[in-house]
Amino acid sequence: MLKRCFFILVLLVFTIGCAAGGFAGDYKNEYKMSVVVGPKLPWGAGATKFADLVRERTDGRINIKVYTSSSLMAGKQTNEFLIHRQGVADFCFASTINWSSTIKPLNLFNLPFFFPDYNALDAVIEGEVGKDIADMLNEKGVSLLAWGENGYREITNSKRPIATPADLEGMKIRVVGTPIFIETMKALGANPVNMNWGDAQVAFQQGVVDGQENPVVAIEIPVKIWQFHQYITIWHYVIDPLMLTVNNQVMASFTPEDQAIIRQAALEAAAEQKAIVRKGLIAPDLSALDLLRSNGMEVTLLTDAAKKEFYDKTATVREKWTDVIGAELVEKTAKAIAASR
Ligand code: X2X
Repeated sequence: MLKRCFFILVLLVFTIGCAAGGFAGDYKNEYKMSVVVGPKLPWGAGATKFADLVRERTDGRINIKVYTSSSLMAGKQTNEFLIHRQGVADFCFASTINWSSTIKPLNLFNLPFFFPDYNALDAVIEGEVGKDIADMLNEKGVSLLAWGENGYREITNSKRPIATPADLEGMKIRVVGTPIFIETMKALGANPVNMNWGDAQVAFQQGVVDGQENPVVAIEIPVKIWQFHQYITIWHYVIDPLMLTVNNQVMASFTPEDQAIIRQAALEAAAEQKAIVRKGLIAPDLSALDLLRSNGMEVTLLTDAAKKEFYDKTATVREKWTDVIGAELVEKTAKAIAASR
């Protein structure tokens, strides 16, 4: 009798479990999400927002913990895709830069002076190229849920205003440890030093490097870059989109209802994050640049002649990396950019 009651009870629990859309027991207690920067930056905060939305809307079934400051890969930011594919990180909110040494076509976004404005970027990621990239990631075991943004990377330094490539000559500039950045800086006459983001912040403090390049609202303002560097040049040399992703096996372990919740939460969190980091950077609202000035920075904007000089000096880098990325993808992107103008 007791045995029978137990059997019925087990059956009941199983039926309720299925009706509720799967066994909660199939789910892990914690899902790990990787982010390269700290929790206070809009990038890190975007990941937290996503995790919060998912937790709320799944009534706690899916509990995502955000591991900031590259902690899941011991500081080595260019290893992020590898640990994602292996399932160490179930989710990521990742810069294309940090994955581009592993997934070569992502260097598309690192091509110097290639994306002229935000419209161009939006046209590309929302169009066919965005789909191609999603397909490519999917083949590698990862689903792209939404695009967020780090932003245009603008150069700061402690030495002098950079108005032409000649001003950059010999300057020691910290870049991410991925080849195209080293080559671009060398083509411009600078002396690039690759460093993980965690070490870079110490290097700025100690004056080990003269300069660095990062987005204004997403990074330079939150880290108060004016403490170390007095000069900034708005040169829009590289755009840095962020990808909110999930490991395919992890995604497949969720019920269709929960998958839909995850997709929707990703779109909302990424759209919000993207709006935050663009604020104050698009005319007529250039308040982010005013904030830099009010903190003592000299903001240099490039003349058309200087823009051409920077563009011409990096032609060889664009040429070489077009082959590495894939000429077809670069051409498709160039067409989408032209159509967006
Ligand atoms: O390391 C950087 O410069 C950062 C934080 O912007 C990236 O992760 C690409």
